[in-house]
Amino acid sequence: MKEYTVALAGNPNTGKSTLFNTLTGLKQHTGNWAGKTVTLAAGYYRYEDVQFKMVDLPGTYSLFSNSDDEEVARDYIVFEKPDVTLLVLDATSLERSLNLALQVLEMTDQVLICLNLMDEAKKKGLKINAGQLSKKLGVPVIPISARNNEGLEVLSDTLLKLCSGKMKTTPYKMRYSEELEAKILKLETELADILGHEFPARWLAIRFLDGDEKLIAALKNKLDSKGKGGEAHGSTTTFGRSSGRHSC
Ligand SMILES: Nc1nc2c(ncn2[C@@H]2O[C@H](COP(=O)(O)OP(=O)(O)OP(=O)(O)O)[C@@H](O)[C@H]2O)c(=O)[nH]1
Ligand SMILES: [Mg+2]
Repeated sequence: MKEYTVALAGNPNTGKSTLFNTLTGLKQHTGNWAGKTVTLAAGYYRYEDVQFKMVDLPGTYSLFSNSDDEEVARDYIVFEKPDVTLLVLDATSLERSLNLALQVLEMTDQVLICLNLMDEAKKKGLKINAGQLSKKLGVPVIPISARNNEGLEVLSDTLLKLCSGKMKTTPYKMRYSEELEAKILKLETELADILGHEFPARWLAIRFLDGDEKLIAALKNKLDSKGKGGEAHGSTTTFGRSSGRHSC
């Protein structure tokens, strides 16, 4: 059976583990306080004729090198290259989530955004135009309520289309000042010459220009371990299989 890997990323407390649990039938720790998921957990569920491997990343506000959590989440997205990064945003506080969303869109094209806690958003009288947001960001945006099992069929369907290449994205990329863009382009070209297209050269160039030493070390570590034929990363701790809870 064809298997696709999907990484769940997002701010703390946006319902990533709740979504993970609902889809896989596992029981990752959830609760109403930040920072519960500290290690990577993987679980599986089937949809149509494929199996999704879901990886529950720690919640972070950014993906620089400010903490172990940020490094774990960032390294997974960039170096492990899941088929899709599923960004779980809190529909009740979108402005806070969009910063992270823009960072992820710089790292990979394979992004699906879900707006979770739509039940709460509705209660608060918030109206979000998911179609318009999707147009602006260049990736699909699906409203869901993970706790109430709402929107998950559309979510799975869109995941499948993205993973199988039936749906293409055109992620919004931040543009910087002309001077900075010239430097990014120069470094990006040099990096692409050295590394090929395996890693996101533009994003690496931006991070390098920002002086992200820890990222440079992580990349070196990844390249060294590849040279030795080993896997650089993979602190996956929890595994389980399920045919999925929602009606697919
Ligand atoms: N009302 C509502 N609450 C939800 C929904 N999804 C999750 N929650 C609640 O939001 C809180 C946080 O959920 P978690 O799944 O632990 O969040 P998380 O993103 O994994 O958090 P971290 O691991 O800290 O990053 C819990 O109290 C959940 O029950 C939803 O769709 N609606
Ligand atoms: Mg969690």
